[in-house]
Amino acid sequence: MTLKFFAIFSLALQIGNSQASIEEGKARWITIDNDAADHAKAHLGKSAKIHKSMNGITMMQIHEEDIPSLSHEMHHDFNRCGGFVFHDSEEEALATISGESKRSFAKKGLFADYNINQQDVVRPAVEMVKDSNISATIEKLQSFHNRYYESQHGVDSQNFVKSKWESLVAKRNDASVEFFKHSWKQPSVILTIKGSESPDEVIVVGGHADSIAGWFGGANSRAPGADDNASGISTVTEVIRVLADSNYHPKKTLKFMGYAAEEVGLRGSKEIAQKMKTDGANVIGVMQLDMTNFNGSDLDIVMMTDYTNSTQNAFIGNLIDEYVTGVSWGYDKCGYACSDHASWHNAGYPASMPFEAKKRDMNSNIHTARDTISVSRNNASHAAKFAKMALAFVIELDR
Ligand code: IPO
Ligand code: ZN
Repeated sequence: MTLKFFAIFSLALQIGNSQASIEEGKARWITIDNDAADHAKAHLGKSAKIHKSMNGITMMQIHEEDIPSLSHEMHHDFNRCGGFVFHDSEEEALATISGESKRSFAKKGLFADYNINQQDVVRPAVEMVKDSNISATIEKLQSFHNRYYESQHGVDSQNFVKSKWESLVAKRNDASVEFFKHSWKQPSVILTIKGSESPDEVIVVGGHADSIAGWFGGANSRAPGADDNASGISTVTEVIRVLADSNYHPKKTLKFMGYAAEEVGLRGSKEIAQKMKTDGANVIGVMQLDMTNFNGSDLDIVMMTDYTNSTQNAFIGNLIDEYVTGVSWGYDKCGYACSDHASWHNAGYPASMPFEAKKRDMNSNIHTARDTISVSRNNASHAAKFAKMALAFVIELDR
């Protein structure tokens, strides 16, 4: 936004100070989102010419004396500051719509545009998060005897996750839910909402859906796994619910994942991340939610620094500051490849792992029959902070 504002501002200076630019001809290039382009054309009439649209952006020529009026119109009707970008040349406008400038993020070593400017969309979405939805899903998931990767219980629980996610997006034709099958019993579950403008760019939010008792597990042991990791799956479920209920239609492709077999060596996520890498998928951001509902530290959300992307971690911290009021965050280390973010990181994708507490303050009941939501006083107020953060992550990366 700041950049766009300066584009307009410096243009105003140019108009004020330079006769030359006017003598060279009054037509000027701008780029503008497709949804606003028609509106701008209607507002300006014959003095605007739509040239070409690519990747959801339109390049058009307008008369420079119309710029203040267009600027006012965009602010008024689209709540955008500026809302369009002024270009010095046709070539520069073309580079913008063709994605050439997007590739400049890559040149800077970045996977995505980490500017924060979607307040109008993120704020109302964050308001919709209800912790009672999250706690209800945790209760359902902990009621399976276990969610072990090689037991029928672990298959039954994934059938539940798949049906639940299907019901949330039942009214949409841009969404589908599928099993990702593995060589063991339990499948992973993947919900895809296809992007309308840049479907090749993919944003992933996931967590592991399996549970285990002790470090050696067993298909018959009780493993409620409420915090580890019914909390993460239930947080993802609430993010999907809010996006669906707010009728959010992404420009990029969103994928929500419930991984199988994390507890036995990150096996489900490893197969998925490797397959996407082999397929050449352009995954621009991954968030892992593993243990979100035990409020054990002075910090609310702790970004793990190992096997993660530090720029994306800082971006998520900024999102918390901007959108998750009163929530504190900081950094710590797992010290090993502690969850599925490591599968994505190892495949070369930018991953983050915002965690429920500092490592030394984490829930000590995990991998036992005591890992139930009663440890968190039967509520999901801590996990709700993570749902808000994840919504901000999805929407800001998408736009
Ligand atoms: C885990 C362990 C330590 C930390 I710090 C963060 C995450 C992983 C735990 N959720 C798990 O899945 N153990 O198998
Ligand atoms: Zn876990």
